[in-house]
Amino acid sequence: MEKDIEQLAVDTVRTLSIDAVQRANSGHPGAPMGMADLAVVLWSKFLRVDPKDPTWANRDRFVLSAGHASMLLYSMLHLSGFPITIEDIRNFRQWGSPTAGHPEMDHPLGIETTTGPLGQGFATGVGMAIAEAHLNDRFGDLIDHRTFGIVSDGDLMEGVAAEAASLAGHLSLGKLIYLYDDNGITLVGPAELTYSEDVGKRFDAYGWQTLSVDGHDRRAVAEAIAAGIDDTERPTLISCKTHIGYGSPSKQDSASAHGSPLGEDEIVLVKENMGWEGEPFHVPGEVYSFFSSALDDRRQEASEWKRRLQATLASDEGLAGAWDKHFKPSQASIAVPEYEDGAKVATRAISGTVINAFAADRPDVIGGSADLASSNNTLIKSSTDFSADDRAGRNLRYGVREHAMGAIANGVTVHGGLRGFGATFLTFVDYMRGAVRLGALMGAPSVWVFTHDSIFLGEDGPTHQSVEHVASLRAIPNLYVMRPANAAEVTGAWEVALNRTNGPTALILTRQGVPVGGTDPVPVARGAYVVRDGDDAVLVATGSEVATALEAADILAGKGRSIRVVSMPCLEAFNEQDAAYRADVLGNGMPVASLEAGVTFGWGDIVGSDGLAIGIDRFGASAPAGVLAEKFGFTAPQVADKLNSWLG
Ligand SMILES: Cc1ncc(C[n+]2csc(CCOP(=O)(O)OP(=O)(O)O)c2C)c(N)n1
Ligand SMILES: [Mg+2]
Repeated sequence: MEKDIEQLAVDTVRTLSIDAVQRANSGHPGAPMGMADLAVVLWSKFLRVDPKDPTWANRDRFVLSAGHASMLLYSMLHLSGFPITIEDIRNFRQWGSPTAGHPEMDHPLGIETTTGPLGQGFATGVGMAIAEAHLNDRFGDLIDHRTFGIVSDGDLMEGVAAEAASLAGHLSLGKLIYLYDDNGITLVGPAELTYSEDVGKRFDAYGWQTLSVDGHDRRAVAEAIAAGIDDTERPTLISCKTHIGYGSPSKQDSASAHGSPLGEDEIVLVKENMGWEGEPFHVPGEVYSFFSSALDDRRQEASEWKRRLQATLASDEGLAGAWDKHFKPSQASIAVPEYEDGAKVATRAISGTVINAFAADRPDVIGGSADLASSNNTLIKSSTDFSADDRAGRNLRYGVREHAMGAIANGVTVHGGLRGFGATFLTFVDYMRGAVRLGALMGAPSVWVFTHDSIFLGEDGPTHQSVEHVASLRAIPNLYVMRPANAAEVTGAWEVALNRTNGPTALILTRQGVPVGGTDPVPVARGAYVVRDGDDAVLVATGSEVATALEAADILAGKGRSIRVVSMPCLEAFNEQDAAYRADVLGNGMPVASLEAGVTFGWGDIVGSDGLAIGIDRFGASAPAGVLAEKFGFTAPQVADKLNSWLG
C-alpha cells in the first residue's frame, strides 16, 4: 500500500533527526522521534509562518522549549523551506553551522529564541504571548497571532516554568498553546523517579485549559490544537502521550534514546521498521511538496498581511507613526532631570524619573518589577497595569517570580516591536541569572533594573546586600553592566540601554541618596571618563562611590596630593574604546586605584599589579548604612588614608 504522505513526512523527520545525530556522533535522537507526529501536525496544519519571509511581524511564534530536541526544529525548518539546507543538517553541531547543538536565536532562519536550559523556553514563550496581546491591543489585526511551543518533562519540572505558567494563567493568555511531550522519560531514566504529580491538575489550577491525547494519533493532536485555538480565554497545555525513540526496537521508551546516537545497526532496524528506503539524509521529493502546499495558504496570508499593513499605514499617518515607534524606534535622547543644587537623590529614584521622561517617546518599552515596583521605581505613571482586562498597560507586574521575569522580558523583547524590562533588588539577580545569561547569549536588548546595589541598603543585612553581584554580572559576555553615579549618568545609562540592539544592559542603582550632580550630559557611552583631574594618581570609582572618591580627593588635595577621579559607569563599554582613550583616562601610567562597594575581583585588570583595589571581600552586615560605611572603610577620610599610605 502506498504510504500516506503525512506518515512519510513524519518518517522523514525521524530519519533526518537520527541520521544527523549519528553523523555528528552526538545529540538527542529520542525526542525528535517521539515528537515527529505532533510537530508535523502543528507545522502542516496550523503554524502561520512564511518560509520565504521568516521575519514577518505577524507570524505565529514557535518555541522549542526542549532545546535538546533541536534536530526536530531543524528538520521542520528545512522541510518547510526555511533557509536551513540539507548541508546544514548534515553539519549538525559543527563549527559555523546554523544547526547548533541547541537552537540559537536566528529569526531569518526561523529560530525564534535560544533554548536548551530547560524551562526557559516555556517562560520566554509567555513573554512572546504578552507582547502579542499588548501589540494586538495597539494595532488590532495587524498583530494577531498565536504562540506555540513544545515542552518536555524537564521543562515542566523546572521552577521557571511553574512561575511563568502561574502568571500566564492569571493573565488569561489565550493565544498561548503548548504541546507537552509527555513521554515519561528524562535523561537518567523514568520521569517517575522524581516526578509524580498530576501535571494536568496543576495546570488546571493555574487557570490553563488542559487536554490529553495520544501524541502519535495525529487526528487527535490536530483536534486538541484546534481546541486550544478555540479557547481564547485560557492558555492551553496539550499533554501528548508519546514514546521517546519511537520505532527503535531496542531504545524506544528508554532513557538510552535520550542523549546519544542510536548507532548504525539500530538505525538500520528503525528504517526497516518504517519501510524506509534511501541513503542517509534522503528526503523524498513529495515530502517537500507536501509542506510546500500545506504552507501555501499561510504564505498567502503573509502576503495579504503585508499588503494590508502597507495600505493601513499609508492611509493612517498616526498609526504609521506609532508602528515606527515600535518597529523602528529612533535613538533615545533624554534630558537629564533637574534637581535642586546640592540635592542627594537615590539613583533608583533618578531612574524612575528618567523612565517617566522617555516613556511617551518610547512606547515600545514595557516592563516592571518582581513585586518591588515601588522600591525599584519602575512604574510608568502615564500607563496602567497590563492585565487580563487591560492589554494596553505597559506596567508588567511579574509577581515574586524573578526567573520567569527574566525569561518573559526576553520573550517580550525577542518578539519584536517591544523592549522588555525587569527589575528586582540586585542581590536577587541570582534567581534570574539563567535568563540574564540567555538574553546576553541571544543578543536580546532587554533592560534590567537592579536596585539596592550594595551594603549601603543598610539594615536589611547581608542577605540583601550585594557584594559579589556586580562582579559576577561583569563576567557575563555581551551584558553591559552600568553603575551610574548621578543624574547625568543615570540618564546616559538609560540612553545606552535603549540604543543597544544586540545585547542587554543591567542598570545597577542605589537605594541611598547620592549627590545629583549637574544637568550636562556626560560620556557614559564611553564607559569611563575623568570627572576631576589630577596628576599624582588616578582613583577609579563607580556609582555611589564616585562622590566618596571626589571627597577623598578633596581631603588629599589638602595634603598636597593631586588625585584624578575617574567615573567608570560601564567597564564593558570602556574596554571597547580604543587603547589611546583608555590609556588617557587612566592617566598614561599614573598609579591607579579603584573604589567600589563590592568585591575587588576583576579590578586587577584596571589597577594593574602595583595598583590598589578598595572593596569589600566579605559579606556585609545588618546595621545602618552610615555605620557600615565606617566599619567597612568606605568613608571619604578612610579612603583618603588608604590612598595616602599606598602612595607612600
Ligand atoms: C536547566 C537544565 N538542566 C539540565 C539540563 C540537562 N538536560 C537536558 S535534557 C534533560 C532532561 C530530559 O528529560 P525531558 O525533558 O523529559 O526530555 P526527553 O528525555 O523526554 O527528551 C536534562 C536534565 C538542561 N538542558 N537544562
Ligand atoms: Mg521526557
